[in-house]
Amino acid sequence: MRTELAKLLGIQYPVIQGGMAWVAEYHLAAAVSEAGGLGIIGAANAPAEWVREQIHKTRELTEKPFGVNVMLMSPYAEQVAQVVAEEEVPVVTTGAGSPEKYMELWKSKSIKVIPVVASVALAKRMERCGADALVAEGCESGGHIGESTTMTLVPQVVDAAGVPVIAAGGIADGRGIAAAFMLGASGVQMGTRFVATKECQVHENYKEKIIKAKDIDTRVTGRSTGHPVRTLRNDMTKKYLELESKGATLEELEYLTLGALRKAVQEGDMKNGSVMSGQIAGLVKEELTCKELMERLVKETDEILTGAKNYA
Ligand code: TUI
Repeated sequence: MRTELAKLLGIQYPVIQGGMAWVAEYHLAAAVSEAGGLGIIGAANAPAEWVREQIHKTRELTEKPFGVNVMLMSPYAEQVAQVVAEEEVPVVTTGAGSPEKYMELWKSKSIKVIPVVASVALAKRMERCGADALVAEGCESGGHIGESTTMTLVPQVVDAAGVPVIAAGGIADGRGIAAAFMLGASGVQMGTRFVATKECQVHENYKEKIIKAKDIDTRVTGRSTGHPVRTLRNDMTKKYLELESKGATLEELEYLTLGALRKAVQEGDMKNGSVMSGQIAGLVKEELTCKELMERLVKETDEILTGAKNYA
């Protein structure tokens, strides 16, 4: 587990927590970093001063490295980009766009920049403009997704890139981590698995829904809008997909998802909320502390990589 990537980021294990919108706040980020991984604060659509406060609160809980995920579709992306530079956070990951215009600013502060990509084309562009590593995120992931699966995307990004690649999408245990290494990745990013941890502050209903989810329980809404989003199926996804198949307008569709993520995360509304989750929810069976989870992941991965456990 002591990969080049772990050394680059100054962490014990090459396990990065996803920058999940509304979910990845300072309690979770600090707990993941304390457990030896890289905790991430998800800036999502939040104002820059909220992000600054989260950075300060994380620093009160841990002296270990952590990161901020800048969601590039946010109306506050520009200000958030400035705040992470001013605060000189150790690592920035980005999602839902290209961070090219912020790279110089971040690099000037010695911030390690790790764009999340869903295609080889963006991976190449990101490496050219100075990315320190890349997260290759397959469409098994929750939230906003691309077209390719993790199994197909990761080795192609590894071949195209000269920087370490972190695999994401569909990983929740040591088998997934070992498989990512076999595809050429130097680490993993996990989101859904970290939702079902003690330190994660989402509503209990959200955790329970992930723990009860079966293999085929996620749906992808918004393919017709160009912004596909994976969530757990519920009344909202049913209505959305019906409307979408009838050719509903963007306004009608947006009305269903307006504030829906907050509804799920804070109010625990599992019917009308947007319960973002990856396909691997079916493998998540219990809530653990981040420390317990990390120890289990390391043990499982080591057993496979040393041949102590052999599935072949
Ligand atoms: O960004 C994510 N996952 C997210 S962001 C998010 S907040 C949101 N909620 C509703 C609708 C939209 C956003 C929830 N989950 N993952 C990384 C990721 N990036 N996946 C796909 C992409 C991506 C897609 C297109 C990155 C770049 C891109 O095009 C960039 C370009 O300029 O070519």
